[in-house]
Amino acid sequence: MVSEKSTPVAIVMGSHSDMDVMKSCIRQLEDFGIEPAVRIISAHRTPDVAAQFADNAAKNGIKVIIAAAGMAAHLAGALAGRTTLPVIGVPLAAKGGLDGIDALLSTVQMPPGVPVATVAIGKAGAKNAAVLAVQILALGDEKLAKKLAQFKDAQAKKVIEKDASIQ
Ligand code: RP5
Repeated sequence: MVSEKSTPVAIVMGSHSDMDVMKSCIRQLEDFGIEPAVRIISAHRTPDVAAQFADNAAKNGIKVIIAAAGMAAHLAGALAGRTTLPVIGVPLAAKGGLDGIDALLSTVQMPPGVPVATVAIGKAGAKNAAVLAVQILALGDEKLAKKLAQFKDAQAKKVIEKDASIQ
């Protein structure tokens, strides 16, 4: 487990039940050579821990927070309200919820002045949260910017090859 003091990216999720989907986010960051700090913190069930995490994140050296939750997903917003770090919100389709639409609206509809960069629901969003975090970090990191360019080239190549294969 990587400490919050030794990585630029923290992934926070509302429940251990979110882990399955958020593994795609962890793996994508690892592919870029970033080992994220991973925490389970609930805006509703452990609000004090959420506040403490947000208050200390920048001091600990975190540069980007990825916050994932399902149902009435207030985690990303609650963290964003207590930090000036960029917060990326991943809405999840939790069991017993509304297929992620509940989480999407709860995450994306932030009041003016407190943005949460909200990505797609579920696995695609989890992966994109990692890529977006890398894009933010790459602004000040040439090595990472190179890896990002290679990643984009590789995914373009895949599409072009598929296109050629059906001609
Ligand atoms: C949210 O409620 C969590 O992020 C999770 O997606 C959902 C359900 O949590 P559990 O009841 O599975 O712990 O806060």
